[in-house]
Amino acid sequence: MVLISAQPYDYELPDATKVALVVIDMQRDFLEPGGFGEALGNDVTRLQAIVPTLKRLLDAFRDRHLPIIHTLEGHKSDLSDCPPSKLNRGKGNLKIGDVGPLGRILVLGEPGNAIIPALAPLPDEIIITKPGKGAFYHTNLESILRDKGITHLMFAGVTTEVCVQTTMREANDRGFECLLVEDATESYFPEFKQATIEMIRAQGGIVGWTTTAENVLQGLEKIG
Ligand code: TIU
Repeated sequence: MVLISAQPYDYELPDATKVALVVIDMQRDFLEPGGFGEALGNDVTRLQAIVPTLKRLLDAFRDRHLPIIHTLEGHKSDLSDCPPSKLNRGKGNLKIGDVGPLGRILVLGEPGNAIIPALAPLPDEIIITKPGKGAFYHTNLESILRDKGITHLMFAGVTTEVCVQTTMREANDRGFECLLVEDATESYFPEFKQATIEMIRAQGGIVGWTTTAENVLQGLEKIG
């Protein structure tokens, strides 16, 4: 067993066979101009800051052959999996399914919907496509994790208060021990990122733990 220094208290990692890294939605649609994030009115450039840290985490998991799960938010080309409430929300010029500079906005298989090249999944890594904010909604993520005997999840990706937090809450309710890597997640709103970190670890870790990538890397070193 390894203890990873975290808040509100140390995170216990029983052994390396029980942990997976979940990288949420590091897609061009959220990180590059011309995608869904910008269509919603956001400055997408600030999300780029976490890419090198996230790459270090990926490398550490890859070096140890630990499971990595990438998620992708996107919809079928006929948008049959996109509820009207999501399709019609917002007042931007481009909506989900419209053609933008990176292809159709938030549609699976379009250039803009892909994971950014710097963090591209390797062939043996799992990719979960999801129509919602949470990665457990309308996906087989839970059965994949149960089949692998995974009990501990480390979370990174974007955006902290939307898809990352929603997925952590879904995972927490399903009994997974959830750790958010603070410097490997980002939001369009710094104050929302900070609030999310604090609300996750408040009340004795009501949703889970938070820590730094450095602490995770040190923990992985100890586990072998
Ligand atoms: N808009 C926003 O902050 N996020 C999303 O729409 N999806 C994810 O967080 N991936």
